[in-house]
Amino acid sequence: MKKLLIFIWLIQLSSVTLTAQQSQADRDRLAWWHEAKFGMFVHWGVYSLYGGVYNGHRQARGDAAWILNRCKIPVAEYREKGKEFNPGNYDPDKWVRMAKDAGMKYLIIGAKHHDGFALFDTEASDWDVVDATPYGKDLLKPLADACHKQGIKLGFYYSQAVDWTNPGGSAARRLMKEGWPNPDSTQIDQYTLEHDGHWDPVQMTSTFDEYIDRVAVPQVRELLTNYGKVSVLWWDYDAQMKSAKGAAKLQELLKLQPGIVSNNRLHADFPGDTKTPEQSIPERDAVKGQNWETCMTMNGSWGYKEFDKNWKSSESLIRNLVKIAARGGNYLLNIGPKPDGTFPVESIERLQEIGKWMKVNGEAIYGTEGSPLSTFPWGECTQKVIKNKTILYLSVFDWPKNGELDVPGLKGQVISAKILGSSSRLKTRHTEGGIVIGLPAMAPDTVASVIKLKISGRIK
Ligand code: JFZ
Repeated sequence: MKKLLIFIWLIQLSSVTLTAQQSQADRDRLAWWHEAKFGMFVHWGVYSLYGGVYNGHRQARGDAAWILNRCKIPVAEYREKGKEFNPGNYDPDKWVRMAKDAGMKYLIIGAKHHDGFALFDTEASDWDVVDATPYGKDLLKPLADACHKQGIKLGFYYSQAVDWTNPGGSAARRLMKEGWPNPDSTQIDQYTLEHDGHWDPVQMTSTFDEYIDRVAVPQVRELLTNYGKVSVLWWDYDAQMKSAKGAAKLQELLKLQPGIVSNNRLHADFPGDTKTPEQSIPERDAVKGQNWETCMTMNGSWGYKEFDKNWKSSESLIRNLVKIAARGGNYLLNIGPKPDGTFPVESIERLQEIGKWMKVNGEAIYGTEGSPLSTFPWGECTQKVIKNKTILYLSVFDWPKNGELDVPGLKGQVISAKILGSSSRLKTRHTEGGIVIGLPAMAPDTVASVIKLKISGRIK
């Protein structure tokens, strides 16, 4: 009996040790990702040619990358559209340069989105940029080279479950009214209801498992083999991943890139490393201690949508980045390039504005942890713990009119206080409930001025 108890104790000990080692290995593997905090997402492909317009009709709802599904375009017609895809102004070095100058540390491009079009040379399908377009060249190769050359981590988004052109892929049913006022809407909606969301018989000439084995698995193998170091695999639409076996085959392929970081959108059985809130910033307590990354559009669409002028201000994008860092997350900000390969001017302007702010205040973002203190009426806080000191970065959105910044709840001895981008030291004093920092009358940066506050010890 005693031997059995010792044996059980040893088993438990080894599993605890194993978990500790595993979690340390995971922490080491994600270290760069936590340091990086800020990345570029790119949604580009044949859908960009439509720009959200089909037969003169503006897509009634949603992301322009969904035009094939929402407008129920016959697959053969959409494939035909591929013959117009010829991005003569595609300049991957410039793309990566713009990401880098904006302060982004990684770039994740949609290698294959739901429309099934591969932006790379693939043996597994003839619906790719090499076989189906006049451009005829792999788009990801030069982009991978540019990322590696400029020290930007490369990632691939891959729609493993939803595929509207390679037979057998999932559809994700949407109603005709979300596309355009098609006179046959009723029949079409009835058809999609009876065919698991599909609207074209050619989509159902293979099973889902055949699609996984013939297209998804070989393509993910190509992406993780032919483009050098790949640092992120961004799966999508786990809700449509109908086969756990298929998911296991895809998960297995990640071993081709040992250090790779993957997200939580492969399949319920495979949680991956990172959570992926979309178009929203979660509350602090909802994501405490988790690896998470908010992905967000600059306007209302992932894919290029010519008439969507609902652009977020660079101020709100910068403040989003700060809010996300203050909650311990990453920010994946999207670009929907135009069909010729250039970025919309509104996106370029915002990248430049963010870059200006990051040049002065980047240390308040990179490698920081979420705030150890509660929220503040005037802005957000990030921290860096270095040996027995804590650096707090107080990002002030609303500059106090009385020239005094109140930091309730903060104890500990202040070592120094200054505004990033200026050398002058700030005066501080302790109060009953915390610390007050004396500030100049005018905010150096009305978007967010950052005070670097060095405190001895840890902030509980
Ligand atoms: C997906 C894509 O559909 C979209 O085009 C874009 O690529 C975005 C980043 O990700 O959006 C989703 C995916 C899944 C759900 C909702 C939106 N879902 O499961 O509800």
